[in-house]
Amino acid sequence: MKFGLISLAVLGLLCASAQSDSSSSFKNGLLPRSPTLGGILNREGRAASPERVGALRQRRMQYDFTEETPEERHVRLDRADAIRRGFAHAWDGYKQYAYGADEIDVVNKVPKTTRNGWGATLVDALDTLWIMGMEDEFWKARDFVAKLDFGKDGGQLTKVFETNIRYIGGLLSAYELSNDKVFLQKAVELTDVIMPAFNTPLGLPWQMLNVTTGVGSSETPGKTSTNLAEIGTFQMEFYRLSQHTKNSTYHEAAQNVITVMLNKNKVNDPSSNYSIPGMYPMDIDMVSGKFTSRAAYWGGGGDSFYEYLAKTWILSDFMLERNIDMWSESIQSLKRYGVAESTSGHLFPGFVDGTKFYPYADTFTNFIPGTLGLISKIVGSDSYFELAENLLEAGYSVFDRMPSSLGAEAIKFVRKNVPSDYLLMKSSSQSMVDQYGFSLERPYYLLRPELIESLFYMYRLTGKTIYADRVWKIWQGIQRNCRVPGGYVGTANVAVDDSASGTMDIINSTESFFFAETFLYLYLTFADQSVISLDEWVFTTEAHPLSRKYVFDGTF
Ligand code: DMJ
Repeated sequence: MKFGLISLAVLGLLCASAQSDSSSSFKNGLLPRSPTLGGILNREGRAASPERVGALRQRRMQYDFTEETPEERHVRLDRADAIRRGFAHAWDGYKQYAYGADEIDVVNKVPKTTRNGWGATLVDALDTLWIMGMEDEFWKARDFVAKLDFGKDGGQLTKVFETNIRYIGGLLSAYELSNDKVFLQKAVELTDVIMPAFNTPLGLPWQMLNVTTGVGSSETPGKTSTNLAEIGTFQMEFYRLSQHTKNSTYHEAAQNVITVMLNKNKVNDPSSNYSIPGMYPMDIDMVSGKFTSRAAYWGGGGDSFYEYLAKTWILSDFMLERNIDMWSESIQSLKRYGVAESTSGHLFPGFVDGTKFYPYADTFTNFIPGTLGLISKIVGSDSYFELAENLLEAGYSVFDRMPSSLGAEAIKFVRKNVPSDYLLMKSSSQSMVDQYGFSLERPYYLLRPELIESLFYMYRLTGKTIYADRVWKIWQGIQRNCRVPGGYVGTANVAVDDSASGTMDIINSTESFFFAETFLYLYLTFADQSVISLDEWVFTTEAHPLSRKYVFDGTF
């Protein structure tokens, strides 16, 4: 597939030429109001060139689906309908046994408080209800949201990252879809409740917060540790909050995190754990701002940090140039150091610890092909698009080779020409490598969305129905292995198909992301392609669509 002339390297050159522009060339009121809005600038502190921004705005990301045949359309819409019925089954269980609770305990048919009791599933699912056309349920949920009291914390510390992606993202998206101001008010109210988490020496947020006292803490008591994803996944929601409220505080707090991280860790400093440009170690101390280990990883703990570099750039109408500079550097290093070919011929991501590579991939890494495909299409890079396709093939093989059609939480693989990867494995893992081409290190599936998300992107970006067919196969696996009376649950071993074995070997977990993210990407793969078009919306890490119609006007 060819996308035109602009490769990532060329994009770098474009960035460089923007840097040589005078910032006074930023016309039409687009100049940031305050120099503290560093993130609206590139790494050298200059604004994006209007010409470049203008050219990028013209780019169409979605494939032109006008040539779809009537039969293809018929199959697609039937599938959308089946998924909508599946969602209705899950929602009915939640409504009957746990309405307004954070989660439903499907097995015991009782509510569960896991996220401060503010109705995580209900808030996370608002946009799914809207997009699937379940309007009565949406407006009923709206009345519930209007009465939420974020002063009561359900007796739990707040996990700041999760509060942002599930609640604040969910509320913002519900506001942009429905235009009902209650959602924005509630998003602002809750953000103001968690802002004390940023009251730290450098402004890096605590992982946990007592919302009644405003006292922060690390997840490991007594420590000041955190990780990349938990400091870097505020950018999209906070940028949008600043736009809607005209209050720059939120955006500045989110961008300050990135500034501090860059300032405190230099790749050429021998005392630093940061050794490969753009491959940021995962563990960070929020008081010193320094990386505390060398392990860099794009899976759990790192994933959405990288995702937000890319997507906040799109959301900002391509003006947050620092983000795309950083993303370009990171993705080049990922390609060079962070992926390896397995003996089964697949290109998998892994852990990079200084000069060492560990062939281990959790299912969170499956977000990479979608985001990478999206950015590669915008900037016109065939080679990075191909990388996205190859990573997707690898991720899909983990699902496809299982009798359940579902993928494990984490796998290990053996690199081509690195026999020690195999020799150092437990014999049970070796047998799995012989059988499947990888070993199931965590053999369960917890209804996670990441692979479905990337297949959805690739379908919308290329129009290739093979990606949609794969989503359908996974959905059928979910139906066979995860559907029970009252809803859906995890499955304990993806190597066994429960409907074939006749025993449901389940894990009693239905996290809110199943309603927000997994169901949304499943449905959108088969809904009309104009519904939440990639040319009009950007998804947060929790699949909350934010509209691209709110152009930055330089006034927050
Ligand atoms: C979601 O809550 C988000 O996608 C997050 O970034 C990490 N993954 C979970 C679902 O697996």
